[in-house]
Amino acid sequence: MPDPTTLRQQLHAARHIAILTGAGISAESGVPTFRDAQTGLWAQFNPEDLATEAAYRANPQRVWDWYVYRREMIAKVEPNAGHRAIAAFQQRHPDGLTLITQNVDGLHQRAGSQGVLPLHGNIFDDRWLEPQACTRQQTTGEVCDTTRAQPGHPPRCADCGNRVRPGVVWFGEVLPFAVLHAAEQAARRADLMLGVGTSGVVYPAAGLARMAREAGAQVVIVNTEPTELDVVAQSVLRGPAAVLLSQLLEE
Ligand code: BJW
Repeated sequence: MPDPTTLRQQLHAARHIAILTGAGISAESGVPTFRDAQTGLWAQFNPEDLATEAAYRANPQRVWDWYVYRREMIAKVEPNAGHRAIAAFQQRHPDGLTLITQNVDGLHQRAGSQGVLPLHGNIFDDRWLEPQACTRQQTTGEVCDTTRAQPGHPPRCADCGNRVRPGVVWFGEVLPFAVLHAAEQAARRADLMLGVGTSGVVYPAAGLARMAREAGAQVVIVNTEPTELDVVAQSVLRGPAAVLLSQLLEE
């Protein structure tokens, strides 16, 4: 276990820090992770039945209702001390930190973090399954507005019949180009990268820690359990993110 005082000094001395967060940072707010053995979503549900476009096309109601259930659950929780510690650090060092998250829950933004790079989208966003099939777009160049979709499981466009889907990145889908590009730039520029509450198994997100290390950054992992990224890191801190981030990022 590295000396937390030394790590804190290194954090405060760094010119640019990139933080990559995963589901573990929201666990203490009550949002389930994906891969924790007993409590993770993938312990209960099969990702191939719910988090792919093929699953949505095969059973739109099941997939839509699963996202409605998660939206309702996330809407009831609050950011925790880990989210708040990052937001407070960013306020004190506005140009010194880029926050990259795999989380779709919006809790970093609700804690006050600015310029968050959400690699996997936002669960509360709606978008069309097939924007290119919108008949209005074909005639006027503008896609129908999802807020005017007819309620349903999933909601549908009254004009073109398009189905609404959640604005998240499913397996096999490309990440939003500009967000990923900005995250890669931050990883290459960082002199310190913190990987917090992520198992480090999902790519290209997990590759950002390797990218940072190869570009010369010090990599620090904060997690309750061993992760795939521990081998990339110079320091691994074992424990809950809310506690460790509060200690590491405090003035
Ligand atoms: C705590 C804690 C506490 C608990 N404190 N810690 C290269 C190699 C292999 C495979 C691939 C590859 N490149 C691409 C792939 C395929 C795939 C992939 O990575 N598969 C692997 C799983 C094998 N990747 C993709 O498909 C991506 N797309 C892509 O690559 O496109 C390329 C392409 C090119 C050309 C054509 C088409 C495509 C997209 C990935 C999308 C991921 N989507 C999800 C679902 C989002 C929507 C939703 O929420 O429903 O994103 S999957 C899920 O995993 C979610 C998460 O963001 C992501 C990462 O999970 P995370 O955050 O790490 O959570 P967990 O649960 O895994 O870990 C939690 C951790 O917290 C644990 O370590 C705990 O110990 C810890 N913890 N409590 C601190 N209190």
